[in-house]
Formats: sequence, C-alpha cells, structure tokens
Amino acid sequence: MRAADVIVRSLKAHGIKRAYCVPGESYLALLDALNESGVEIIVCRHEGGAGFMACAEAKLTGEPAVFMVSRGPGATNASIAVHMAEQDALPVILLVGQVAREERTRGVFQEVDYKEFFGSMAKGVYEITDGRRLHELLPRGIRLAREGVPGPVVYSLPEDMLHDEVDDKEAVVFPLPSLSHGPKDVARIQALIDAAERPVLVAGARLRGKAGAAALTRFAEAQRMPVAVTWKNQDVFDNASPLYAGHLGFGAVAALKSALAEADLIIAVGTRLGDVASLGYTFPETPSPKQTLVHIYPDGKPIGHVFRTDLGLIADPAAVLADLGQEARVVNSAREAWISKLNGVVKQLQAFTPVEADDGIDFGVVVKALEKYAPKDCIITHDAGNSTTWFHRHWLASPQNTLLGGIVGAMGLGVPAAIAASLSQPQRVPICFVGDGGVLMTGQEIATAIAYGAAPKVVISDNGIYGTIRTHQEREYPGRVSGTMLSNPDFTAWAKSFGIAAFTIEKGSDVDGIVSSFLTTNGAAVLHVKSSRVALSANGQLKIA
Ligand SMILES: Cc1ncc(C[n+]2csc(CCOP(=O)(O)OP(=O)(O)O)c2C)c(N)n1
Repeated sequence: MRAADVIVRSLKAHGIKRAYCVPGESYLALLDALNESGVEIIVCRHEGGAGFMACAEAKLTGEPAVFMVSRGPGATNASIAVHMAEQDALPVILLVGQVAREERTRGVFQEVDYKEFFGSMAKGVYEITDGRRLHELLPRGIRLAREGVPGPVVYSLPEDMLHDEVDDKEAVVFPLPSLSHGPKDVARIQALIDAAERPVLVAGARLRGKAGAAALTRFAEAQRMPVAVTWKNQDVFDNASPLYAGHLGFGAVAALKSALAEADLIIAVGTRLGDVASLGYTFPETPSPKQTLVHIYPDGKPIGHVFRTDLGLIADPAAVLADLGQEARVVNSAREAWISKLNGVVKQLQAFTPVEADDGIDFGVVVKALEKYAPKDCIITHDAGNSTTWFHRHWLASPQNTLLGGIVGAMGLGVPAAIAASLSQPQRVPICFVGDGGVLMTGQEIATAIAYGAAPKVVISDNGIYGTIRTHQEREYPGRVSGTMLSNPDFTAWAKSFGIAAFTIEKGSDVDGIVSSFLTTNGAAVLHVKSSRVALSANGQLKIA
C-alpha cells in the first residue's frame, strides 16, 4: 500500500476524527489518502488558525489532535501552535510536507530542517525517510505525545516518501504505561493533611475532564480542603463553592496572594507547578518552600525540579484524589476558619461593580450578562489579553463549563478555539472572548466556521488599544504611549461581511436584550463591544492624561 495511506490508517486507529490544515503541494498524496477516508479535513485560512484548532480540540477532549501544513512557510506559520502545545502540555500531532529525499540538505525551495526548527519545542520530531518505518514510528510518536507531560510531536514527510510502496499491515496503537499508587502513599498524604492547620490544594490541568473534576470535588468536600486552581484551569472546580480558594496566575491580586501565603501545606495535584501556576515561584517558593509540599503528577519530571518537595508521587492525580475522598473527615474549627478566610477573600474579589466611564462600556458588564444568559455547560475560549480578566475574576465557572485558554498566552487562539470546540462538541455553545488586537490575527477563520457549520459566538472587546501591553506600558512609562494604539475597522460590518449575524453594544445599550439575542442566534455570531479604555481590565483602571 501507499505510505500516505498508512498514515491515514494509523490516524483512524488512534481515534482521529478530523485534521485541520492549510494545503500545500508538498503533501498532496496525504490529502489524496484522506479523501473519503472518514477523517474529515478542515481547511483553514492560516496555519496558526489550524494549529490553534488542534490545540483546542486536544484540550477539550484530552485526546491527540492533528493538523497538517506545507513545508517552509506553512511550517513556520504553524510554529505558534507547536509552542502552545508544548507550554500547555497538549498531545498535538503536526504533519508537515517536506522536500523530496534526494533534494534534502541542498537548501532547495522551502526546505527547512524541522528537527532543528521544532527541536526545542516539540517532544519529538521524526523525519520519515523510508515509508516502511511509518508502521512503527507513527504509534511511537503519538504515544510520546500522550505520555507523561503531554506535548507536540512533529512528522516531517518528504513528498516522494508519501508514495513509497509499503507492506499492508494493520495499524498499531502503543498503549501508555499504567500508573499506580498504593495504600501507603494514600496514608502518607493523609498524615500530612491531618498534621496541617492551613492546607491548600492546587489543582492543575491533569484534573481536566469529568473524572478529574468529580474526584477533586469529592476529595475537597470529604477532607474540607480549600482548592485553588491554576492559570486557565478555572473550570476544574466550582468557583461558587465555599471551598474555592481562587485562580492562580497573572492578575492574582495581592489580597489573595497574602492570604494563601499563610498556608502550611500545599498539595499540588496534576499541575507542573510552572512559573505562572506558582505565582512566579513564590507559592510555593523556590528552592525551599515555606510550606510542606506534596506534588502528585503522572510524570516525575516536574516533581522536585524547581522546589524541595517533601512528598512527590508519580501517579494518576484523579485516582489518588478519589482514594483520599472516600470518607468524610471531621476537622476542627481552626480549619473551618481557614476555609472561610480564604473564601472570604475570593468572594470579595468576585463581587463586580461596574466602572462608569465616558469613553465606552465596562466590558465586565457584558461578561456578567453573558454569564447570566449563557447555558450552564457553555465552553469559554480565551484569546490573550485584558478581555479575559473579567471571566477569571467575576464569572463563577464550574466543571460543567470548559475553559479553553492558552497558558502560553498566545494572541489568536480565541476564535479558532471556539470553532474547534463547536466542531468537536456541536451540542454546546462556545463563547470566545477576544480583543480588537487578537481578533484580527485569526478572526478570518470565521470563514472556516461557516464552511463547516461551526457556531462560535465571538465577543470582541473593541477598546482601540493593545490593552494588556498598554497596562504594562502605563506602569513602566506612565503617560508615554508608544506602539500600543490600534486603528480598527467597524467590527460589526466586518462580521456581517462573512454573512453572519453581528450585534453591537455601546454605552447606553440594552445589554441584557442584546446579549440574549446574540446567544440565541443560530450559527456563528459576533458581539462587537465598544469597550471603555478607562475600565481597562478587571483588575485596574487606566488614567488617560
Ligand atoms: C501572538 C502574540 N503576539 C503578541 C503578544 C503580546 N501581547 C499580549 S496581550 C497583547 C495585547 C492584546 O490586545 P487586544 O487583543 O486588543 O486585547 P486587550 O488586552 O486590549 O483586551 C499583546 C500584543 C502575544 N501574547 N501573542
């Protein structure tokens, strides 16, 4: 059989339902093999958009997702998503067309050495120089993408190799090694919990999904344990629970940081405890945390890497929590006081008071109206920027929601992520929060949404600035505005030009009425919000000179 057909057979065996792509002459044989294969091709308008869709699908499902790009320019455009897949630990598979084998190393048209180019981002880069090796190297790479700390794997596919005649073999899937822990591990963690006065559980991405969130909730309730969630993983725990101890990451305000600093035990579960999740390596503090530190993760690499760790456990985070959540513990009043103290700070931060500004509407007003009218199981997607801060602070997310945001903080994720969410789970409503900067990076993928019947609901915060950078600029160089202003199109007219419904909210609009019409529109829709610059983010206002 043809090498290209081996690839498609393997993708199907790994449960791949769709492949996002921008086509290229370097992998025509693969496109041909996909034709009528049952794996749907989603043709995108930019490789960054295709890659972000794959990242979002992988984050939503927890399973590998695939995107395909052409050599050289296609591959370099795709790199933003490979970077995201690494930083967000997502099992994303990139298939890149490559120049023909006999031309490699001559420096021919669009030739790039992908091992070097993607080497520092991808978990693995395989250049397939003999089609017969695909039978083994495909399951090897896809397993690598899923194992331990998940991450991106790149296949460089020389265009002539795709035509190799290879043995007709059944596709193989290499299973992951199983993880285990025993009663002794559970007893050691329980002893540390019992000895602690002010414990906090820090919940990370490896608890995403139904099983993880259910185990976390049961554990927290049984142990009377406050739960803080890591950056962009707000959806793993009920933000309205009295046990909620806040969202860790950029924008964590001083009051929350100083309350958490009083903890005497941190149980980090399913998080790599990176710089953002650990509040810049202060919670816990490197190298020697003030608290006793327990770290449970399915891979040993992040455990004890940056912090002295008192108890590290390589295990399935949800399974460990499920064991620890079996029986309700009786705790003393000091623990209850600790829970109330943390949650009291969180409740204060969650309360929303709109900023009355002359230059536009506080975007938070729109976010709160969306929270009120959106279905309880809606999917939220985030671009990078200030437009997401109101969600983090004021939207009481729960495990019924799914938040698809990038730990990587890449602009351009929001719109493609909402499209991939809609394709993958069409019964749910995906709502995208994006700024006027980010939306013109990948907003053209709305054309892709229309082509495949996806129904993203895109909310644009149009404040005429690269808001987040302006925030930093005002702090570092007050009053000296440089490089952060934007000149925008009329986003309502822009959206309508795609043939979709578009709504506008400005100061004085009937926010509730417009938001409910927007949410109940069939298909893709845009909500263009003329936001105030003064109400710059959920965490601060801008003084305009
Ligand atoms: C691809 C990419 N380029 C640049 C940046 C740096 N950056 C972070 S936020 C931001 C501004 C975002 O502006 P906008 O989309 O208008 O959202 P706002 O902050 O105003 O809500 C920039 C330029 C980035 N994170 N990603």
